[in-house]
Amino acid sequence: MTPIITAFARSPDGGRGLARDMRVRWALEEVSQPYEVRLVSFPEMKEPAHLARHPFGQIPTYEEGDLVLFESGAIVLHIAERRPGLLPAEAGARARAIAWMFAALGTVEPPILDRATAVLVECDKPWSEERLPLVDDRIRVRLGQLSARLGEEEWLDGNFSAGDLLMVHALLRLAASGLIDEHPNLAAYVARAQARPAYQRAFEAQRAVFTGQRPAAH
Ligand code: GTB
Repeated sequence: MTPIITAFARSPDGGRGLARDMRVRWALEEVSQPYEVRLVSFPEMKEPAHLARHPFGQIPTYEEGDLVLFESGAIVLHIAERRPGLLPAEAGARARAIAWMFAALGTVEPPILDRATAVLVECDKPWSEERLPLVDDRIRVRLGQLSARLGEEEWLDGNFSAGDLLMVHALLRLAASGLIDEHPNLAAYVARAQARPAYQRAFEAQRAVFTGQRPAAH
């Protein structure tokens, strides 16, 4: 059964792959699972048909027969559990990869999202100029710790996993900030992940929504 995911009909990032459908597309590409996409507008996301799929009226969602999922992390975990390629078979390594998924979403991403709010939503507030450096410093703490753990390894724990996928996608939100470049090993880690054929295919597919061009056949 071909799963159906939802994505922005018009992503505010103009096809730069920052919206969270990119995580789901990337995971599906990593495990070679074909998928279909239902594009939704902002008003459509708040209508009953979509709210039935997603209680908070957001993207992405994932439908596979009777199963309907929301939350990009839960969707990526479901995909990773169903097909080989994103989680190790050995129980301990698998548990550690899942721990990295939680670390990406629960520990590293929150201050990054706080920065996006500070830059996009709060920039006209009188206290914004004072607050941003504080937010950046909180991100720096996490990036320093992540960089120390990664060291010279290619991936966070052995082979590339769903943990790396979610971590890299969270870090990509910092691309314009210059914060990643303070740690050459993290910059190389992100670039290595972006060079993966599955990432490239997912990126092209989400970008095609914006450009109106069909992604190249692979
Ligand atoms: N925790 C949920 C998950 O991981 O799935 C969060 C889902 C979420 O935030 N969805 C966003 C959404 O639907 C799109 S991804 N927003 C519409 C709404 O809430 O009404 C977040 C996002 C949006 C835009 C950019 N961008 O333009 O750069 C990047 C990320």
